[in-house]
Amino acid sequence: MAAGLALAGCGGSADGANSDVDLSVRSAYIPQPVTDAMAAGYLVVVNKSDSSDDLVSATSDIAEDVTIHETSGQTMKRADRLEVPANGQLVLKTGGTHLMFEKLKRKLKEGETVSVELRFTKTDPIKVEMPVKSATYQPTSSMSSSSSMSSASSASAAISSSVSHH
Ligand SMILES: [Cu+2]
Repeated sequence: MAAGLALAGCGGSADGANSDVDLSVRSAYIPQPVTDAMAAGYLVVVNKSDSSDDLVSATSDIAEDVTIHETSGQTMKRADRLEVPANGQLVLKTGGTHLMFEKLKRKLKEGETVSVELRFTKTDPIKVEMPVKSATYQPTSSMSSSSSMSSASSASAAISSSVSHH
């Protein structure tokens, strides 16, 4: 009895359907970019299933080109894929991995919303509406890990490294 309850509490539903990856996206946002050349986007992909998946690409109607970037030190490099671990989450955040929107078709302004489609190895594409926030916005949310380093300065550091990147 107790074991059954514990399982139900942790996994949610689904006996037997564990080949289905159950992904959802939250905390998505784009800090208002300082140029109309490029912008970075951040979000969290939550995986509530027992299989991992990989984020492999993204598209958006506001950018010619959307790539997945990893930050290492002061530089960014393109990532082919980012793992969304089983029963875990993939966190894209300032100073780390992010979506890079390049060749923007128009300048993004705080308050508008950008549609982005995320593509995965196994899961069907997920459409996300990403709000454009102020340039120094940081999610206050539930990310209880790593006590956030001084937020405004890390955001602007991320922006200036984006700009110098190209
Ligand atoms: Cu980048």
